[in-house]
Amino acid sequence: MELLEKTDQVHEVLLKTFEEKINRGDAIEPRDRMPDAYRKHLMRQMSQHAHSEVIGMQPEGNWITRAPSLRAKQILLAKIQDEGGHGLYLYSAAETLGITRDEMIAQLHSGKAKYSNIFNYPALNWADIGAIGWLVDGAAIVNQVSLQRTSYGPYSRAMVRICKEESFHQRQGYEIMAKMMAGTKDQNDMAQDAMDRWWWPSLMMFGPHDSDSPHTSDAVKWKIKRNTNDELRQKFIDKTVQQAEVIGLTIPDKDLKWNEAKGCYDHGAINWDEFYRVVAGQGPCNKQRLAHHKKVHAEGAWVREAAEAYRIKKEKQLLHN
Ligand code: FAQ
Repeated sequence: MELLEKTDQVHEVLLKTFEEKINRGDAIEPRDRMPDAYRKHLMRQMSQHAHSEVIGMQPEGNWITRAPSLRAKQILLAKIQDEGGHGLYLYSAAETLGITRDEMIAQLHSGKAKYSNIFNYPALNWADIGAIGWLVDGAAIVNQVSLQRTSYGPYSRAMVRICKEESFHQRQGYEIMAKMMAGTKDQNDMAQDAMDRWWWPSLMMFGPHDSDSPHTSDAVKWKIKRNTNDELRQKFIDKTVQQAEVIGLTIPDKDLKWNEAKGCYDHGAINWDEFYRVVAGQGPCNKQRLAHHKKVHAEGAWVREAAEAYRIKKEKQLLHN
């Protein structure tokens, strides 16, 4: 009994020290003590974030061979390569929490770990590549700029670098849309059609409304999230509406209206049934995305084995020198 009380007291002191650190705005580093729930939240969020970056390469990768010019192809290749790199920083940062890359991949393959809803939609034509860069990367940046100040050191440092690259991605997407809007009637229609299909799923990327988000309250308390889902979604809407207007695109929301009193746009209802369906595996491309990841992961086994053999050889050489 006495031992149990002592354990509780130690636990309370550790939690208090952790929360004081968070409240001072200090970063939490891998060797610092942290509550289990904080560690688990980060493992879930960071691994999902990493999986999103990697799965997100698929819809765009589909268009590399069909880019309309060499310039467009080079830019798209560089962008997709960046997304793979982002996945790698994030997997490495998540590993500092005590989970291995293999465990994270196994969770993705079993369906235990999620990835962003948005990558379960198809990229049907070149305008979709514009919409992904402009809207999807645009939404990702709004979230990630905020995450640069997240409380976990390795995550926040990864975000600083990722944000620099994402802003280039967003501009390449906007450039594609602007060019199509300055083109023929058919090109204008293609751009508007892509906008119509990607707008609502992009708004869903920020997650459910705050009132329906089970993880937000702890995440805000621990400064993992520096803004709530709704705050970030609003920021994205406010900046994107103006960008759409400049190039002549219409936001597919008849309820979108400037609210003078609040100083931001009011928007229509989001179809949360669609969101939960897609996240649960019933989106248009879920099966295809996961099957492709499993296939290339299995095909890449020899690369991982060769890298591991090289590492062991180098370690042995170091021991003998
Ligand atoms: N998709 O209580 P919350 C990119 C789930 S990177 C799927 O609000 P939380 C770059 C959530 O997991 C895009 N599931 O949860 C790129 C939870 O379920 P669980 C990825 C979602 O974690 C561009 C449940 O709903 N970015 O695009 C989504 O506090 C182009 C309740 O939700 C990040 O991951 C969703 N959208 O907040 C790459 C940013 N939203 O796990 C290639 C980091 C929510 O309990 C091409 N992540 N859920 O079963 C975050 O900021 C947060 O995790 C949120 C969700 C905001 C996504």
